[in-house]
Amino acid sequence: MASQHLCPLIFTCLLALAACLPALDIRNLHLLNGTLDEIMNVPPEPSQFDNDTLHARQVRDVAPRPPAGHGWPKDCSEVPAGSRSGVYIIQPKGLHHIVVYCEMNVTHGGWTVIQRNQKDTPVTWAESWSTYKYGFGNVRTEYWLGTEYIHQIAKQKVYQVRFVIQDSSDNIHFADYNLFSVEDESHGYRLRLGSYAGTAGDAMTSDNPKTMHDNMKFSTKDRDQDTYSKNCAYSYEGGWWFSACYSVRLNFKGGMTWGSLCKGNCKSSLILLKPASYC
Ligand SMILES: [Ca+2]
Repeated sequence: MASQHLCPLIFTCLLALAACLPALDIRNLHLLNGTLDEIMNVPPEPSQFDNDTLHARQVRDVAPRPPAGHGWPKDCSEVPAGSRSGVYIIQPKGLHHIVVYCEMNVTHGGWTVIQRNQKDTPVTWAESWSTYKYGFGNVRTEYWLGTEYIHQIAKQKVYQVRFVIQDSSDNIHFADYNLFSVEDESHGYRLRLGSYAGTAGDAMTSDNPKTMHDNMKFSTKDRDQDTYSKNCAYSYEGGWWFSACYSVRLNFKGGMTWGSLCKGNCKSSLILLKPASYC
């Protein structure tokens, strides 16, 4: 029986988590920087244990796990309510596993963090197309989840996005768009946003086509898909949905920009996704 072979395998995995994780096919472990023990929901609870396995499990913190029979969460909104914020394994539909940071405390929780940055970051944001595609940085501090993974998550359902901006006086502002999607790579990861609400200002859409971000393709220093004669991503040292060039500059090593709220001196940014809620 396969189950007779399963228990020793699970036991081995629990004792050697690092060896087990490749079996989960997590492709973005580079975002963890070696801190595997900080994943909140590994491994999923198997159906059978022997005493040694139970002992091995007790070594680990008691953490929320995917509901039995439902597999891994497809995004952070499927992490059980009441769970702590932290690093979780998710598996978007049709995709391998990835690690993400789930923000479970603000606005009813369930938010998938796709970007986090602060002005004193050690992270270099002037990265290539392929680096942006699969993500970089540290999932617990400053990071980009990956343009491909953002696309894969956001195509599962109808999503909303929240931008959280810390201005130069440490005030926190937010900008919500009630729809968010990113087209696939063959369409340049073009951004599609819905209606704005919030306190930060509607900086992602603009009357000026030169500073528009909504409906723009994604550009990096080595892939110019903007509407500018030169390359905005190269000139302004970070990948983004550029036109010619920007009113929002969050993927940047240094003071960030959000419209007129904080031009070049925003202190931090956070971009959160969650399935849209309808009345
Ligand atoms: Ca150009």
